[in-house]
Amino acid sequence: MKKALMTGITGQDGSYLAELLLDKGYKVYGLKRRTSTENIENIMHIKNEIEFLSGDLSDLSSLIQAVRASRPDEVYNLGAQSFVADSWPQPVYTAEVTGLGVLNMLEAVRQEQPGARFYQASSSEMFGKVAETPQRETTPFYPRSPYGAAKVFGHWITVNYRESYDLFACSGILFNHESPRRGIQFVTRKVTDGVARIKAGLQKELRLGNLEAKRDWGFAGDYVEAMWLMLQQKMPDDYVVATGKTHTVKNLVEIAFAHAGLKWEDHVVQAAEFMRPAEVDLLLGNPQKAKKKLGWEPKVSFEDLIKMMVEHDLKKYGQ
Ligand code: NAP
Ligand code: G4F
Repeated sequence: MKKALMTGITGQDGSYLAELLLDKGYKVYGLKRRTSTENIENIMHIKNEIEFLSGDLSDLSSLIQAVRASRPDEVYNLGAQSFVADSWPQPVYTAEVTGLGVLNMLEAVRQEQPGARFYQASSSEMFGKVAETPQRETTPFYPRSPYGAAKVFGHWITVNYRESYDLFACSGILFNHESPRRGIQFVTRKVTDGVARIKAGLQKELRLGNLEAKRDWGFAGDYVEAMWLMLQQKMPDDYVVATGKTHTVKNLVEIAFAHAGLKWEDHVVQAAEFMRPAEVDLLLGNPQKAKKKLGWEPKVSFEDLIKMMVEHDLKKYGQ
């Protein structure tokens, strides 16, 4: 039986990847931080099939212990302070967890289990103020947030450990991916949850920031397949994972409100507090390498993704 160790198991991607690995017959170990209140909503349905190990990406000793306890064939480093907007008020913390945390995890693998295959959750935020469109594996990075800068370090240290120590280490440069399990602060879920609350009469307005920003949005369930595929190849490599289509936040708002029979203009208010100090205006990925080498394809369209999320949230509020 193959064994996988995952950080970020309580998050959106961790929950979908754990499902995928369990389906494939893996023994799944999940690194979990101690929290004062339980936060395992995303993995409640599979919690008895996962072996949890206590640890934090900022604590190397906890990662070494987790690798020793699990002796994994594959390590998926999904843990991070992943909310871009919070990386300005918490830049040092973000650098420690999202940046240095990757190095800690690589060191734990190098010291304890150098034969394990390693996946790093890199991000299209690294492209930031984009140097070319669409963005591909060779597009230069120009991060626009402390989060983006931390992810650039995480990407390059992964490449460096592959080249220095011959680790089987891959960096997946994933564009935005969403689902009904997306954290409530991210714009897709904030909108679909807001639509459902408005429909249920719980609120009247939805306060948003920049409606003109463009993102290449896909479905998280599709994207975790690409992570797994990267670790099944003959050689380690880096891949862009994206749909190849981009939409504005305004498009997202239009689709979500219309699906619930609401007029977005009656409810959406632009609010300065949700504008960012530096914005990533446009992300559009070129997934040709992942399609050709991994045989990966996104299955869920943007429209179907937003409808899936609206329907989930409407149900949550009894609509
Ligand atoms: P998420 O839902 O925010 O989950 C983040 C996970 O990281 C949670 O399990 C969280 O645990 C854990 N974590 C936070 N701080 C930690 C720490 N100090 N030590 C150990 N674990 C910690 O994020 P996601 O959307 O699933 O994304 C997964 C990864 O992919 C992240 O690295 C993210 O930056 C990256 N990424 C995401 C996207 C996307 O569009 N979703 C795109 C590109 C890259 P708690 O539950 O305890 O907070
Ligand atoms: O949903 P977002 O917060 O995601 P963002 O910043 O693109 O980051 C996500 O995707 C990255 C991959 O590209 C990941 F690495 C990262 O971990 C995370 O998963 O914001 C998307 C866009 C931004 O341009 C933002 O300015 O939506 C705009 N926006 C407009 N109003 C808003 C809002 N974002 C949020 N969160 N809240 C708003 O009210």
